[in-house]
Amino acid sequence: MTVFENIMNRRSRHKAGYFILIDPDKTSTEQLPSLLHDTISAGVDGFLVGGSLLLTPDFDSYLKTFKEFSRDIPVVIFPGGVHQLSANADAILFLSLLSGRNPHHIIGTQVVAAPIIHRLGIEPISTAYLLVESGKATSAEFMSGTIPLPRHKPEIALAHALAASYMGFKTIYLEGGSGADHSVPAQIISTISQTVDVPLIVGGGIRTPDEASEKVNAGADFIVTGNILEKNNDPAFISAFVQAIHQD
Ligand code: 1GP
Repeated sequence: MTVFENIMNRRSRHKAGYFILIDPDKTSTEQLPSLLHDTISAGVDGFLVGGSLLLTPDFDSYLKTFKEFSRDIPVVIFPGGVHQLSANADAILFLSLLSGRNPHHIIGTQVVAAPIIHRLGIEPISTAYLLVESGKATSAEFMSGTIPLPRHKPEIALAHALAASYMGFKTIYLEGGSGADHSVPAQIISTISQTVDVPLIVGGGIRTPDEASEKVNAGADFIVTGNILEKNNDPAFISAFVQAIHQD
């Protein structure tokens, strides 16, 4: 079974799946054992590892430690750039920034990364990455130099999602941006999920289990949270997120 099949299989057991994003610059290797223990016990479905910048010097050894504590839960690189590649992960979100009009982030970095990914033998999961306007400028917007999709124009978001589906992407990631003031509107999620049959990952600025549950009810297949667990990693809080997303 591929990692993608494994992830979809885990998702099929619940109303939606839950990914936790861990940024190596914000969570040290010393913090990993207890954080991974608590999140796995709560029932998380996968880990995304990466960030817009990477100041932590050794991504490879970070992931090696990560894999020692992640048990059978998939560990997927969520790359901020080609400097975030490692054979120690199970897979990588092979992102193309389709919401932008900067060819460097649609196909340029992908061409640089592809032979390295091939050599390392990491499974690529092709992902249409769509930034959605979310208040003040996010790191993803600034670093990519692109304009996000307008949050009150679901038809524009839908056109991008349809294009992603016709182009054969395996997933679509609707991204408000890490620490976004406003998460991706339910209206955008429901408009896309009613028409496009590609698994929808939704993240950025989701701070409460209720907010996560609203996105799931709108049609999200996977919810991602990052920042919030860096601020509050109480096991009861993590469990509340899992329940709000799984809705078993
Ligand atoms: C960012 O979607 C992720 O790429 C998660 O965002 O850190 O705001 O949860 P948060």
